[in-house]
Amino acid sequence: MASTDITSFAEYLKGSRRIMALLGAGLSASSGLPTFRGAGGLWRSYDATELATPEAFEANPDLVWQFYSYRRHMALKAQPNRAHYALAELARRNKDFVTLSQNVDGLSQRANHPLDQLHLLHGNLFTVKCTSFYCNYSRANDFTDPIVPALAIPKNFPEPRPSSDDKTGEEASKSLDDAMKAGGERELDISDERVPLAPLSRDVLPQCPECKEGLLRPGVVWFGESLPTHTLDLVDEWMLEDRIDLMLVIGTSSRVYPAAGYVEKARSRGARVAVVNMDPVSMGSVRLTSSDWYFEGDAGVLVPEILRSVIGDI
Ligand code: BJW
Repeated sequence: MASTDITSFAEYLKGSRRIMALLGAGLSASSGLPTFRGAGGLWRSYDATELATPEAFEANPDLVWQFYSYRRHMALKAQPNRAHYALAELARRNKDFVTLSQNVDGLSQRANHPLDQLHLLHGNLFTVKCTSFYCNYSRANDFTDPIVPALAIPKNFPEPRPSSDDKTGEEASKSLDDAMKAGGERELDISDERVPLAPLSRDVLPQCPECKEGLLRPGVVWFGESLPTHTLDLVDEWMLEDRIDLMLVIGTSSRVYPAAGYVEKARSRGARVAVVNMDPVSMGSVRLTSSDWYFEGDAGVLVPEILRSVIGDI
């Protein structure tokens, strides 16, 4: 049975040098962004993970782009929360702390997390790349919103609602219903099924400026695609350098591989594991032992608290 004692964790943290963190969507839930497998994980009637495939893009590039345009917009409107800042501060204070983030929302970067200590396993919403087999075009840090006029999100759009008791980010999607009940002052947005989605022709979707033939796509890693090799190599190198003291597993269901596999890899290099999650049954493959810790609750609240002994108040 894992410990829930913050004091013993704080003591161990103070003596830890090589620390790794695996981050998931739950980290950004209290910034108001929906998780994948929580209540906010439906976009219109689609399971978000079903849209995150090359096959979905191939079949319906307009639908998938509308989903990602919405996600880009939401991520730009959201603000990093205290957990993002706390992790960035730990990274500044400890150069032997590396973070593997599955998140594509850019919030860790906006909290000034040192970039050389932040490894993006699943890419970034704000990178776009060409889908043509023959073209290597890619563009990073494209924060244009909308990315093309046809993908504009209507005005008066409900913004992410930060909340420390927002368990899964579902508040963001619920806000539409609330607005409607309160008199419908806000416009519906394209995440609501009551808004008809007009099919968009291929020529109004983002086009590759280089080969002028391929469509651009979001620079994220979809199911069945390989994770960025260079990133995986850097992580492997770091892991093999020495033993690891501590593995932090924050706001992830630990169901998606190879990301989830890093927890056991770190353990096999000596790490004790500390999990922060809203939901004890949503920890996928992670099996905790009596040497580990489990902190149940909102990452936005708990992460700054459990790191305080090293980073001070955030
Ligand atoms: C809170 C909270 C709060 C909520 N505070 N906590 C081994 C075994 C089985 C299958 C495989 C395997 N190896 C590979 C596979 C296949 C597949 C896979 O893993 N499938 C499983 C689902 C079964 N993996 C892949 O396909 C990967 N590619 C690959 O393996 O390629 C091999 C290859 C090699 C060479 C050539 C070609 C191929 C790619 C995986 C890509 C995943 N992509 C996505 C979409 C990214 C783009 C986008 O954002 O749209 O990544 S899917 C989605 O899941 C996204 C996430 O990063 C990822 C993980 O989700 P996450 O972050 O854990 O979110 P949730 O919603 O699941 O969980 C949130 C958690 O937070 C919950 O626990 C809540 O309780 C908690 N929470 N509020 C604290 N306030």
